Amino acid sequence: MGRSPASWFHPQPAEIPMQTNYDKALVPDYELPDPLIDGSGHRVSTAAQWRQQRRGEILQLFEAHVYGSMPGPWADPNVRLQEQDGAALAGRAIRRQTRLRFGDGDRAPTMDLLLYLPTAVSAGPVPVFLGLNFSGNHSIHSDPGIHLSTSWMRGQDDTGVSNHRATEAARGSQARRWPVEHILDRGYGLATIYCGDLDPDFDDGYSNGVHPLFYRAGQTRPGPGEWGALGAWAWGLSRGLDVLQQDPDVAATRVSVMGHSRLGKAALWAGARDERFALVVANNSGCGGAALARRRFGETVASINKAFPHWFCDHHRQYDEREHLLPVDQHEIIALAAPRPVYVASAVEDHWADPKGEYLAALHAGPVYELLGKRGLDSSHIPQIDAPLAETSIGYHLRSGGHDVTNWDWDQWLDFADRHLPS
Ligand code: GTR
Repeated sequence: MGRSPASWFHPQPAEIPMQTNYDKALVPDYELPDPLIDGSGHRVSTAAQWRQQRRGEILQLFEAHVYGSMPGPWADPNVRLQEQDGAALAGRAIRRQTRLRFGDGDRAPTMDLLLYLPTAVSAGPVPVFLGLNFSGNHSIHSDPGIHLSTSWMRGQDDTGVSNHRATEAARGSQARRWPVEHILDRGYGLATIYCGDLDPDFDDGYSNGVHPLFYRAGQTRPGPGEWGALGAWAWGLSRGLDVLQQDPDVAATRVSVMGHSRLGKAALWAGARDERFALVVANNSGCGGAALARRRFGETVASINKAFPHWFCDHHRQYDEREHLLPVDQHEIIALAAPRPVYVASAVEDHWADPKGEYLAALHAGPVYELLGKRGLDSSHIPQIDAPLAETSIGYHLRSGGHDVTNWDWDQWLDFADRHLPS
């Protein structure tokens, strides 16, 4: 096992001052931890060793040093189908809205799952993409049938949010990133959950969201090795999958998890932990997502922990400007998806997320895929702009443009799912 933080962490002067680096010549030399060398220094050479020992070991390192440990499912959530319409979106979709309530009483957190399925679902259960959204389920489409979220919202007035609450004007504010009809036309369902239902995205000491549900007597915030917001978001994705797996119109073994940016980090962590997800997509996920921490290019561990102290576990701060001491790096979170298909998507102008670091992490997850009989990225250099690598079980593209989700991105993920999802 890895060294415990208490025994090996000693404050030391940082080798590189904290400032944002966008110069590739200034990327430090680094050595990545080898996912196929175990904690006692032995080479992992069989699929059985990976499955029985090494996979769990890496997962624990990510829990202890990056995202924090997290609880299992809430034992008996109240799950209620609140609404359904068999002819939504001008007859193209079945819409279902399910509310999960964790615990009793008015203050019990609730999580709303919005699901669209193609009306042609009578042909049999369909594969579904599940992703968290930033601004409430009502933001992904102007469909007036979507319940307007009453949860705390981060947004400003120009996104239809007033005093941190959504107004009618917020409907469809993120629709550009969610081509619902197109996804349905391609034969897939789409499910989404507002991340703020699990944990509102601000640093409140974890008094809201799902964290307090699991506090032991006298506990008032997660311990230093316990989950932050990213953990809660990933946990919520698994709870969404619990519901989807009970839906006879959903192909339970063909649910993909996807996410953009901070929610791409959560999608990777959910996909790493929960092997029921059949495919994982991380879009522009950057630091704490698909980008290698050791490159210190764009956003760094120190800058992310400073700006978003509530995302990771507290132990993660020990690596501020000391990425080389992390016992894992982000190629290993991609490797935890193996042998399932995983797609890392970058955008060329998204320097903050370090596209090259995202590509390299995808590349260096390859040996684990190969051990498990799948092929990793088959290009040892970053591909041309808008030229996806999608033939093998690790997909990657470098899209033109900036930090965003586009229809073109969705088309690549749909093509990748067509090609690689189990039938
Ligand atoms: C940025 C953050 C990134 C990324 C992004 C987003 O401010 O530094 O790590 O998560 O937000 O989620 O849009």
